[in-house]
Amino acid sequence: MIKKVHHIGIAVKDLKESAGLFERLFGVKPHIAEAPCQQVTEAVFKIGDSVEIDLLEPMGPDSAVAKFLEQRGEGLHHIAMEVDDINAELITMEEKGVRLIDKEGREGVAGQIGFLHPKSVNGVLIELLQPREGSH
Ligand code: CMX
Repeated sequence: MIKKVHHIGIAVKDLKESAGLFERLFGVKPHIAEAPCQQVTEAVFKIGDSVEIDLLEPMGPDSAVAKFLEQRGEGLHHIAMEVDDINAELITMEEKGVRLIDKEGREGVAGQIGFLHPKSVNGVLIELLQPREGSH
């Protein structure tokens, strides 16, 4: 079951500069985190009670976000949906005709993650996330 939108990922070139802008505009202090498994450094802004905005700066030139910035420039990178059972949800999505990037959940910073290909979802990369116990 899809429970909620968990976060929105935005690719940025300069995390410090963009985090400063978002803090100034929206009045929320970010939490900075490294996600080596995804090759990004993140500035996480908790907006309201539930949804986060994650600014993503690539750690190196070979990462998915670096390639995205090169091809498409800064902007919306992905939308993450929280699910209660990542592997069941990936199977359901495949049955609905979606092209999967991940056939099964893999370890991410906040829990098990799996991606749906943007070419199957109107040009938007979708992340499914089953948060780790104790995470939200
Ligand atoms: N949103 C929308 N479209 C995207 C995209 C994105 N984030 N990333 C790539 N694309 C588009 C490209 O522009 C390209 O489009 P055109 O063919 O029209 O030019 C097409 O997808 C390329 O697809 P591809 O050749 O199959 O794949 P790529 O090698 O470019 O890789 C993708 C794209 C989405 C499969 C890869 O980036 C991926 O596996 N992403 C999942 C993991 C990830 O993005 N991690 C980053 C951080 C996540 C986090 O912090 O949670």
